[in-house]
Amino acid sequence: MKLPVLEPAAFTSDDAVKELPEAIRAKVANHPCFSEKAHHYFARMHVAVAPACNIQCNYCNRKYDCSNESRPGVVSEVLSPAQAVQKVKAVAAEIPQMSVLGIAGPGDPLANPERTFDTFRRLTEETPDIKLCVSTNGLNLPDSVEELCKHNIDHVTITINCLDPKIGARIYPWIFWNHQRIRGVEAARILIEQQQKGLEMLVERGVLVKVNSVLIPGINDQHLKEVSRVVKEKGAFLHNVMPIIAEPQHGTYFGLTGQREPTAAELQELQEACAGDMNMMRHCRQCRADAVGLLGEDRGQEFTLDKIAAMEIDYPAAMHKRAEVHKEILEKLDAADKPAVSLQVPESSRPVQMAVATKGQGLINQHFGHATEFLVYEAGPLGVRFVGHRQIERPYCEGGASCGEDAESLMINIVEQLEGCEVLLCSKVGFEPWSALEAAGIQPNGEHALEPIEEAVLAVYQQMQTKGQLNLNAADLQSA
Ligand code: CLF
Ligand code: SF4
Repeated sequence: MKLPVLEPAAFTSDDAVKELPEAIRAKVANHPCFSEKAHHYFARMHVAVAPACNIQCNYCNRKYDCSNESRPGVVSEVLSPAQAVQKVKAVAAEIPQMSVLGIAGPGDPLANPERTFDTFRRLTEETPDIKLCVSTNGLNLPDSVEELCKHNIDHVTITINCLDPKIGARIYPWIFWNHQRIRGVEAARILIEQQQKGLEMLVERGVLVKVNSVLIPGINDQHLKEVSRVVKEKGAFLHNVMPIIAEPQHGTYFGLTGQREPTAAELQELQEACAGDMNMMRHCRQCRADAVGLLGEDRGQEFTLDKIAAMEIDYPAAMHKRAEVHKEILEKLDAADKPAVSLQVPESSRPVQMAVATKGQGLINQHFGHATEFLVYEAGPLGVRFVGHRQIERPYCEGGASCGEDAESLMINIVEQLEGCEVLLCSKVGFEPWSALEAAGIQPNGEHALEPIEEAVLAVYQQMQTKGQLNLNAADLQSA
């Protein structure tokens, strides 16, 4: 049979970005959250300057950071705007690939307008090469749009969990509005109205809006498709569906009342269902309100206030270095847009999901035992695309854990997290985990160390075609 030659790049996660007008492409090209490709190279940082919040979400315990962008159970040290600027300068000098500064908590940035805008004002003056970004629950958004635009904030995230106040009343017990606490359906109605109005106002002014939605099984799972459709219609740029984290030890209402978390498969299924209507973000790591580094990595401990005080920072020199590093990365990203591998598989070939261990740079460059998470890619007859990431409990090799019972329980967790993946690509993997992965139906592969991820995934997919493995389903394969 003559096989069609397909261009793999025609099916990558950033397809929608490639179609954008040049001005918008330029806005997202170095934003690690707004572009999946950029997140392999560019870093972000958050400064925790906004402690107060004006609503209550049932998945949040206010002892901890805002769960609308962060993982619950995390406490960030609150900084003054002046301290925040010092920290931003230090990080910008030490991590030149840091391109974006976001304010995402630990409460709601727009419920702390003085602290938030004072920080933005100082940063606009002192670190003009850094993009500014903000994430909000949306209650105060319409009143803040003018001020956000004054600070040239091009990227705003609104957490929108529903459009129906009856669903909202199950997520938000109260809001604080016009100096009063309002409860129930009326509270949710006001919040939803403000979020939608804020979204429309931002889109009208050309600001790129990302909508975050927390997926809460049994409450808004079905409804989120409608949310996706409506926010897209109104001009949102990206939709990020995040799984609720409802562990009892975090003391949230949902955690204590036994609300179930979605499985990785449920999350992926909903993202697929929403993707027909809009561009989905699948690489969010639910960062801390003081996160520093590439998404998925946290270098915050390198930049505590005492460490920063001991640093000598020459910002103009740092800016020069940063400009060079950014230029280099953008050139690399541009080159990566061009397909490097031609795929020859029948159109009827089944898709295959592969897990990848990476430390960034878009390469397979991490040892299996050092990975704290795995990225998941899907190869199919149309090419390759990123479909998500899977967090694991602990790296397999951490602290000599890779022996005895501990290794066994870590491997059980890894295999559970990699459900649905048939191949694992990493730079190296030891003999024992190799056997355990193979026994679980996941083929480890260390042959593509230091190769670009998408090219390696396609090469393995092509090999599977050659071996006749793409005509079989996964269960047939295991018994073959
Ligand atoms: Fe921060 Fe959010 Fe800006 Fe990114 S995070 S304020 S848009 S710079 Fe990114 Fe982190 Fe997910 Fe947020 S991975 S939690 S989406
Ligand atoms: Fe918590 Fe954020 Fe909700 Fe406020 S908006 S209650 S900080 S999750």
